[in-house]
Amino acid sequence: MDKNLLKSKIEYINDILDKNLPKNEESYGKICEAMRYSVLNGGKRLRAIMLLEAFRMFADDRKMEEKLVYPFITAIECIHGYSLVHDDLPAMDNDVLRRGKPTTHVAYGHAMGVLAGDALLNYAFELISGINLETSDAKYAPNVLKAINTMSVKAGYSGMIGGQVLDTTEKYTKDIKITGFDELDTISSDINDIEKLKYVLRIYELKTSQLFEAALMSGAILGGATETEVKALETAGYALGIAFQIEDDILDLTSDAATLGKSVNIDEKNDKDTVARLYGIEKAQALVELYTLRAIESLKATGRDAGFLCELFESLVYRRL
Ligand code: GRG
Repeated sequence: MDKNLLKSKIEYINDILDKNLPKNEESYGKICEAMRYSVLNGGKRLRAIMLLEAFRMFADDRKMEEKLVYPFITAIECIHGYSLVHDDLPAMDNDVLRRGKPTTHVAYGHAMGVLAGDALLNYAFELISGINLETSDAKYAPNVLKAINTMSVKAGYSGMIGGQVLDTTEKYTKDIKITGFDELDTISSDINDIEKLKYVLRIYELKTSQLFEAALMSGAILGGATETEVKALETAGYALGIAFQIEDDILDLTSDAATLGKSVNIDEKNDKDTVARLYGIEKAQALVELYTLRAIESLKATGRDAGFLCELFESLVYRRL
């Protein structure tokens, strides 16, 4: 992976975010400051990069990039930012450190933690539903609407929030039968209690993959991809999200707060079933590789130039943060 190229893309995204987030306005107290703090405080910008690169995979030219893609880039990082702010609240993970800095509720108080998350979610949809197209560009309107719908479904009750609900309020029982995950059949002899693994992966699919899917799919939709191509990107986001979340579990067990910029051993503290805790680091790492490969295969299946995304996905297999 070309580290300088990645760095320049992150800077490009950060510049868009800085320009498009609301500026501090005294009349609304500190809400804009807290929103900016929550989003501009670092982060790998993976979802924004995926969205941009997916657009570039399919768009004939970059003429519409600023008008169509910048609001979506800001929106996906606002949605991701809100989910982290709420996930850190005392009612959820009760965390004090995020991206190496105090979490939003620690810096601004609990009420502002809730409000900043709410405001970021609303602002995301304010931006993308407010895209103003000239009459000559009206042909892009159906795709904008489709991308907004994709974002709202994937972030909603049957997507990211649904995953968080299962993760924080439900427990696995033997009666639960999860369909799908056929790809696991190739390794099932190696894993004890495959049903439980499927249940945990279902949570990962919802809480992590769905926002990756939203990023890749909406970028592709805005770039004019066909339904089959959008589906291939959905599969890529699904597989990458699972790989990414399993690696997240591994890092929770093996890394330290200074490297990660967030607290470690949180899963143990919350007695959470994670793939790494249930099956050990070696098997978890094998699953990360399996799902990353699947994600890359899905990108390649489009026949488009997905070189940068493939390298990015590969670089996440043994990521350090
Ligand atoms: C609605 C009250 C309320 C809460 C919702 C939806 C939700 C809370 C939380 C989402 C679940 C969640 C936090 C999933 C984890 C996803 C994940 C691995 C986040 C870390 O992503 P990175 O590593 O973060 O890309 P950076 O900091 O690099 O942006």
